[in-house]
Amino acid sequence: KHGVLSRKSHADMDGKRTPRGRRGWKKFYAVLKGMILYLQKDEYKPDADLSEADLKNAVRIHHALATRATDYSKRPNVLKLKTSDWRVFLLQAPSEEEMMSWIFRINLV
Ligand code: I3P
Repeated sequence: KHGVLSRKSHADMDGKRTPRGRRGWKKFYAVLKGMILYLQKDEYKPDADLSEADLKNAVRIHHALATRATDYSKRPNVLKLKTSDWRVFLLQAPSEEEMMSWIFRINLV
């Protein structure tokens, strides 16, 4: 699965709130492949062409949990992604349908 997603980092690997200065929204081209959600700067690329930044932004979603972000109302179609290493991301999809599809696909892994 792939498509445009905006990301906001809410909590870091230490379980603590992501500090100010790193809490902004950023738009990516997301590609879910195997157990990894790639958040790429640009549209589709073969694995070999991923930049260092793309690889750094990739999220392992094994044992991750995606839910609708019911406690976040500033933007529509936002899901909350909790990873097995305690990070929390908010991800905004372009539509309700896309958001539900991402939640379903992430939780299937
Ligand atoms: C953050 C940025 C986010 C905002 C966040 C700010 O600043 O303005 O858009 O979240 O508020 O801290 P920075 O880019 O300097 O990290 P919202 O868009 O959700 O308001 P927050 O600290 O209340 O999450």
